[in-house]
Order: sequence, then C-alpha cells, then structure tokens
Amino acid sequence: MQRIVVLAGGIGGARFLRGLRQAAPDAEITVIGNTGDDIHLFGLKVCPDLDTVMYTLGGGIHEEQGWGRADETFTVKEELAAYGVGPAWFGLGDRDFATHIVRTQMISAGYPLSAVTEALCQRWQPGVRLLPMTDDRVETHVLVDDPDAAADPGRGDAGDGAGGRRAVHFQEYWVRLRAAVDAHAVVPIGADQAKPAPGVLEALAAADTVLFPPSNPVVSIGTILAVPGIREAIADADVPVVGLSPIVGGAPVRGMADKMLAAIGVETTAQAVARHYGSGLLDGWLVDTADADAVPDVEAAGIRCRAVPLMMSGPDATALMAAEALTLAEEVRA
Ligand code: FO1
Repeated sequence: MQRIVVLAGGIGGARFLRGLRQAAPDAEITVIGNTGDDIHLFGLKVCPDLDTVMYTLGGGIHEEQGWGRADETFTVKEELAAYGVGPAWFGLGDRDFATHIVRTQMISAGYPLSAVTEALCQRWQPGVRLLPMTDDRVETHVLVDDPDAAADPGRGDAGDGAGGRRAVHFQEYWVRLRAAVDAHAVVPIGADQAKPAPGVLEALAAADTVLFPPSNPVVSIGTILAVPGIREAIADADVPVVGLSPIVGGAPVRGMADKMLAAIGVETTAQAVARHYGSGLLDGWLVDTADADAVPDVEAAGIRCRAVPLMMSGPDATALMAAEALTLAEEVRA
C-alpha cells in the first residue's frame, strides 16, 4: 500500500487530487489542507480549501466554479442582504451554509478542526484522509495600498513610509478586490504560533511519497509550510518530494498566483517557483511542455525536472499528470 501525502489548497489542488486518486487507486492518500483562507462570516467558520477538497472528491462541487456546491441557491444570502448584514461579496450558498453551521456548532462544542473535518468527511467520503494543516486559527492577510487613503489626502501616511497601506483578509483581496491591486506582503497571521494538526507529522513520517500539487505556492502551499514543523518534516523525510508547476508559459494556469508571487519577489515562471521551494524541499519538479526550456535551470538547482503536459483539461489528463509525478518520484527514489 503506497502512502502518498499531498499538501493541497484551492481549486488546482482539489482537481489534482481527483486525478491522483484515479492514477493511484490503491494508494493511501493523506491530504494536508491549507486553512489560511479560512474566514469568519455571520458567526460561522468557513474553510474554503478544506471544503473545496471535500466537495470536489465527494462529488458535491460546483464543477465550473471549482468552489461551492453544485445545484446551489442563495436564499439565505439574499435574506442577509435584506437585513443589510454583509459582506455581500462572498457567495455563500444555502447548501454551503449547512457545512459552516455544522462545523461552527462542533467547534463551539469543543471539537478541534481536525475532528470536525473528519466528521464532515463521513458524509462526503472523499476517498482520502483530509487533515487541516493545524487546529489553530491561521488567517492569511494581504498588505495593499489603501484605496481610501488615496481618496483622502488628509489621512496621508503615519510617517512610517507605509504610504497608506492596510492589511485585508485574503478572501477580501481575492474575491472583493479580485487581486486587482498590488499585494505588498502576504502574512499568514497566527502561523508562527500554530501547531501541526494531529496526524500531520505522523503522516509525513510514514509517507512513501510527498506531492506538491499545482496549488498557489504562496497562499496555499506556502501557508502550510509556514506552520512550524511541517517544512522541517518534509525536508527531513528521506522520501521523494515531487511538485507540479502551477505556472505554465509564465502565467498561472488559474487564479492570480502571479500577484502573490510578486508580493514575495518571486518571478512568475515554472523554474522560479521550483527554486523558491528549493532543493532542500523538492527532489523533483514537473513543468509543462511549454516550459521545456526551463528544465536545465531547474536541474541546475539540484531538482530533477521533466516537461510533461500539465493542463488539467479533464480527469484523464489530470490522472496522467499525477502518474508522471509518481514516475518521477520513483526515478528520484532509485
Ligand atoms: N471565490 C470567488 O471568486 N467568489 C466567491 O464569491 C467565493 C465564495 C466562496 C464561498 C465558499 C468557498 O468555500 C469558496 C468561495 N470562493 C469564492 C473561492 C475561494 O475564495 C477560493 O477558492 C479559495 O479561498 C482560494 O483557494
């Protein structure tokens, strides 16, 4: 029984997992899910990256969106707006609300997020073990220029050269602002005090292979690695660690990873992301055939590299990518 551990976040991570399950049906797959995207709304705890994995693998996902439930309605959202209770910019559907109500109820009763996630997965049967990266509260914030300060010159800056900047919750940056403004920093608040959730370090210690799917290297994979102990456990694991580039042809396949990479000073190329993770973490790196010219550079960084099609155009294409990642892991292991 091959034990595979996958660090996952976002739509790309969830879709990759569907392909991995198809490529390695007999493997025991443990997912360490990003929780830095979590947001508290209407008194409820919403865990977008955990829910996206759970719904995608459990068959409940809104396929085109990649987030939220299929066959959704938004009556509760409309009623909240009628009361003037915001925010209106985050699309929570009626079916999705049930997940957040059950989760918040269990957390209020004292269950840790890992136990809650296990309970929710009883219904969805995702076919993987889904662990939050931590049971502690971590919320990613993004430092942006303060559009209001610009509109109100009287405010100026506090003389700290911050030039009227403010931190917004990742979801506000991602959904309300559509990442349209430059991010000057990305801060996973609480990460430095967080502990890996029960089972996370054990899963990494027992893994035969560790995979970094084409998730956002900063706010998904990067946030998971920011939890003390997780990066070390992967670096110390003497098993192959193989990643798949989320950047193809100098642009993110989906989402706005380029804005996040710019915030940390990493170029939006397949090879820059590999170097960003570093040979201390990565043993192998898959780039798309469009970036075949990047292979020598990645190999020069001490990371085995190969160019294969990386567009998750459908379940079979994604399964092929996953199979290529496992093949590269075996080459590295040899
Ligand atoms: N993304 C959007 O672009 N617009 C939304 O209104 C939105 C709502 C939403 C509700 C629940 C949920 O689990 C995810 C949701 N997302 C939405 C996606 C979410 O912002 C991203 O998938 C992750 O946080 C990034 O990986």
